[in-house]
Amino acid sequence: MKRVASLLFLSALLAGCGSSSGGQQITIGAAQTFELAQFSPARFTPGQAQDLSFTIKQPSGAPLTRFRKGPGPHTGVHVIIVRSDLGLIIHRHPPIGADGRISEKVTLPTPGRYRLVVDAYPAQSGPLRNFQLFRWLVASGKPVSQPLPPFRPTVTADGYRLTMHNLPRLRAIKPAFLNLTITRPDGRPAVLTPWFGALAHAIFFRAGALVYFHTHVCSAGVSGCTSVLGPTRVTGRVTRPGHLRVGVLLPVGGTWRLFLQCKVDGRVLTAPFTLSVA
Ligand SMILES: [Cu+2]
Repeated sequence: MKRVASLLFLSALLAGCGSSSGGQQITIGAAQTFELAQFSPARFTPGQAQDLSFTIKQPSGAPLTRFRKGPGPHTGVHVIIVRSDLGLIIHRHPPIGADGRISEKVTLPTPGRYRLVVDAYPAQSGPLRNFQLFRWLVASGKPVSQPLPPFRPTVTADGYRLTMHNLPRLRAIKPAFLNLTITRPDGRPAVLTPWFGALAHAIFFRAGALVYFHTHVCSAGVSGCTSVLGPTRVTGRVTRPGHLRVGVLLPVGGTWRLFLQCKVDGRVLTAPFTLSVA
């Protein structure tokens, strides 16, 4: 009997907005009914460039076609793919067709499971600024998985050195700032150029559950750079050439991997750091 009741409840939930089952009204917020649709490919071949393609289905059933535009990073659709062991990340802002189709050539380098995060910024008024949709991607073969390395204050990417000069006690929901320097291979401070609307992207994933959060460092005067978590907000900045103040704001404690990404001298650098959050 209990099982029948829960099945009825489930079918009412699945039926969506304001549907009724057995006289019971259940209303679900529209944000929960966006979903990925027309998705391909079903499976990836490691090391091979493939067309990742999908639409975002709205609660009405029609594909989402209008997205936020502007100079900051909070526009369009962000595609972030992370290997399940957090060993590597792919971050793109793909073009969006007039029909809402989103396509990007993607190479998953090794076999294994990857988490796809589609972070969408629809052009609509109201409190919904952006939302995320998730999907597992599989690259055929024996999965590659490496243990997460411990925190190291200096990470080298393409010969550039990224050094974290402070490590505050990080706590869930509490904003904090990491001071980093980026130096060129010759030791001079790196000059950051905007990439995907920001001078630096700090992409956070929690080990295991792969919870996601994202903050930015923007050029002076660029709007749409603040990350919001409930009532809390955080914005990073460049304090002087080669010096970054990166905002950290994470929803839950645990071991997190920060992928810091920025563009210097025409190349995109990705520097991962392991962080422990109480
Ligand atoms: Cu970003």
